[in-house]
Amino acid sequence: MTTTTLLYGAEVSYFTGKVRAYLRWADIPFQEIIASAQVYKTVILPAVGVPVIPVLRTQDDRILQDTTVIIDTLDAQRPATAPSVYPATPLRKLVALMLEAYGDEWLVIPAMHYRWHYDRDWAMGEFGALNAPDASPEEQFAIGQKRAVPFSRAASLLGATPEMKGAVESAYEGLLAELDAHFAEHAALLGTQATMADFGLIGPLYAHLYRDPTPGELMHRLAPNVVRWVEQVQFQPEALRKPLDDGDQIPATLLPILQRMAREQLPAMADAARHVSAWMAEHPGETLPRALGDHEFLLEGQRGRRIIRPYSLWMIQRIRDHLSALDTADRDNADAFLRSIGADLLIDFPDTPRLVQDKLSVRPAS
Ligand SMILES: N[C@@H](CCC(=O)N[C@@H](CS)C(=O)NCC(=O)O)C(=O)O
Repeated sequence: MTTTTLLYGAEVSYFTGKVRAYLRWADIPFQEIIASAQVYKTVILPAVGVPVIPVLRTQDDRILQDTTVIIDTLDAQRPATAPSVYPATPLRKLVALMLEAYGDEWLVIPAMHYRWHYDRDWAMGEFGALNAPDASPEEQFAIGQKRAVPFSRAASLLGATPEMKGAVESAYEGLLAELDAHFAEHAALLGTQATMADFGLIGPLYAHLYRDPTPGELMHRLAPNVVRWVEQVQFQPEALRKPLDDGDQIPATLLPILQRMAREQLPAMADAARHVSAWMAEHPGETLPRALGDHEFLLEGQRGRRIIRPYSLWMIQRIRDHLSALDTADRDNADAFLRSIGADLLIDFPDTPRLVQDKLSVRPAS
């Protein structure tokens, strides 16, 4: 029986940063354990079955994997007086879910682009240091070169091919400018308090886009308010615990960011849903592969290709579940809001059959 919550992860990892920030914000004592080769072998693989981080061992000795599951589980166990990561009001909760899906499933594109097209050698060294913490820098670089191969391939697979450089950088710099304007006025995405929106965006914006040398320099140069937010979400969460007001207002400065999510991510998600539904009809009851071929997507008017990830649709299903649970008046209001930001696709999304999260992919609900 352990007495402390253990987080197996790494500074260099996108999704570890999301859970670490949540644990600190929620003031849950924990110990972080570096996911070295030894830890993968003796803890992660036996407990989870796939090599993935982060993994959380709860105080009562349960193993949780998947950042959304980890945060939802811990959030549900907090005292009723403690704030939840999900705002109590319908539009704000909708926005929190949308921005979580945007951070987790779409901003992988700039995150992977900058890491693997600009800071490749640096990242290899980081992977080596993680894998073999006691080796020399030369040995770590050699180990990192081997270990990082699947991760470095992810850039192109997810759509950050060298041909998409201009589009990826222009979209990301646009997002940085929008976020900077927002954080000039607000401490957190929905106002005074961190929510799932902040934990979703901190994944890419901390481990990759703040910490990696090239995008880190870019963020410091172009977006000092984003730097402040990253540092508060990751290191000074007490600044982000002031309860939201009772209303359901969405800050005006957040609208361009939501419009960007609607414009960039939703068409690709709807197209992915059609592919996934067709596959599920042909393979009844089967767990879906992590990737289901590839498809075209559009970024800043430029056409690229990326893999179809069924898992992303589980994140969209969460948004759709929230919408379905609203009463008529709230739903009408939510639909009007979605139309106003160009997110009509979320109103009439081509839902797949119901999905259940299963490690890094999904399977049909039985
Ligand atoms: N959706 C998962 C994603 C976890 C994930 O992709 N973790 C990365 C490190 S940041 C990893 O270990 N990937 C291994 C792989 O994709 O095979 C979550 O929220 O936990």
